[in-house]
Amino acid sequence: MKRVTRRVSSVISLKLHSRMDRILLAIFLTAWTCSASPPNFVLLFADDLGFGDLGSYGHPSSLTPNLDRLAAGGLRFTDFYCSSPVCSPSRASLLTGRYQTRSGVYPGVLYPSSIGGLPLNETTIAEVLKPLGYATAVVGKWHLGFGSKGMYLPTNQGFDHYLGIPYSHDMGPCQNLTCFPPDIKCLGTCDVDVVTVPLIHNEVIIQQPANFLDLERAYSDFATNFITTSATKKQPFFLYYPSHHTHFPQYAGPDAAGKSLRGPFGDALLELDNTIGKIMTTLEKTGAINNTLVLFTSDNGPELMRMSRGGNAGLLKCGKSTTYEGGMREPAIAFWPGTICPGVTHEMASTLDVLPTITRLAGAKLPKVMLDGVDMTEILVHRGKSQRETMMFYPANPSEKYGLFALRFGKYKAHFYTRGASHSSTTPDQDCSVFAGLKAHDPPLIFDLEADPSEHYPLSLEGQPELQAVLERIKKVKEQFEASMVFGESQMSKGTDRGLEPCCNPDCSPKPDCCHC
Ligand code: CSN
Ligand code: MG
Repeated sequence: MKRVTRRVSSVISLKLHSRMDRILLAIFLTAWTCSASPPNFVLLFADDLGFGDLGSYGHPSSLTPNLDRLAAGGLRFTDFYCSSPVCSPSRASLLTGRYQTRSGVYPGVLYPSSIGGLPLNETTIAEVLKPLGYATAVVGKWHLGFGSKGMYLPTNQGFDHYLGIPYSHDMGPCQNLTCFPPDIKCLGTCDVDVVTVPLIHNEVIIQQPANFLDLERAYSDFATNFITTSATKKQPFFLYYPSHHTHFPQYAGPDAAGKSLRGPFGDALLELDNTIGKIMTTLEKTGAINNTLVLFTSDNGPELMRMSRGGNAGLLKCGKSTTYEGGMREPAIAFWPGTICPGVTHEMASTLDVLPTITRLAGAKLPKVMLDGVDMTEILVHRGKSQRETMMFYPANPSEKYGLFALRFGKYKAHFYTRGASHSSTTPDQDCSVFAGLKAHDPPLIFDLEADPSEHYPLSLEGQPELQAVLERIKKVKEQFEASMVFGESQMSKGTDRGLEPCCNPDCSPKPDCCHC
């Protein structure tokens, strides 16, 4: 069907000269293909992977043959942002198209004993797609809450199936976590005096502690099964694969450990890449590949405090937990053979835009709430302009008192506040360090991100009336945006309850040690 479409399109395009004709044809083809069978979506989400960590983004020793293939055959973004420099808020925005401040998934991140989670009345991408008959699954790191009786698990947020660890894998004692071969220790410190990390299938703990060396095999089997089953039933599907890789402590099973040029970080990345390869092979084998949008990006910048065991922000400043570019600008690749042409785009886009884009492509209905994302179909399908003019930067712990730390408007970024972070310490740049305390800037520090993506050289406003005008505009945009921002009730402020930590043996004692199955 798609092949026919393409042949028709190439014949017709010979006679099409005006832009209008091409637009009309595009609309016609989109309507035709969509009405025949709505597209599938595969959303690949790395953890703490930096702007400079992929070979296709300049890293010299990362081995990622499958991501390289996606980059070569897809659209690679240079100006793609996640919405928060830490994990849970970033994931909340990805799945809802709304800043974390609206949904309440702030400050910081959720823990195994957290009482809160992504509020159930938020609409996730999975919930947008369910009414159209999509099959939905998530495999990997959820990190949007567990809560009382697992009330915040993905199966209560629009996902039919879940296999994974519901939070970061360092949120439990992982002293036994080893690489392959087993004599290589993979880690430094993890949280002690917490339950060991559970592997959850839907709402049931099927393994505790999770076996990390076999985890990726379990994940790829699950993903392969889900795609194959859905394709066989001719049911459109949405697969969300938030990987634990490349978050600290890095681990890798026998297929990847010791196989990269980059040590434990490179091995973890290679293991993620292997799974992506298996997913791509399954899409090809089932014939779903030409009707599937595959999107890859990461939740936040690299954890530079881990030094060579952390990720790399490339030429960007600082990393995780900061509102410099390294904390939130991410690699992003969109792949859809026959629909997305290979290339590079410098248009601004964000994880916030994923929900509106998927909604549009599926022909679904947008949630009736204030959204912060915009549809990026034009960028993907026609290499068009972004509808996004701005990107807002909230810190890891946003507050109404401070509001936005920074705002990007076109090529300019203004920092109203800056602060280093422990997650970004150990780099030679002192601005990233935990010792670089909160600093207010009035006038704000302004950078031209096109001329100076590394945020090295703040622009001088003196004798620069045009720049002064830009700053006035930025201040106005900030004011308007902040007037529209209603902070949702903070889920993290609901606190913790040790009794909520997932335990496969709920009535056992003494906890947490007895939670072993
Ligand atoms: S995160 O990493 O979950 O990927 O953001 O594992 O912000 O305090 C972040 N934090 C533990 C973590 C703690 C994490 C924090
Ligand atoms: Mg993260």
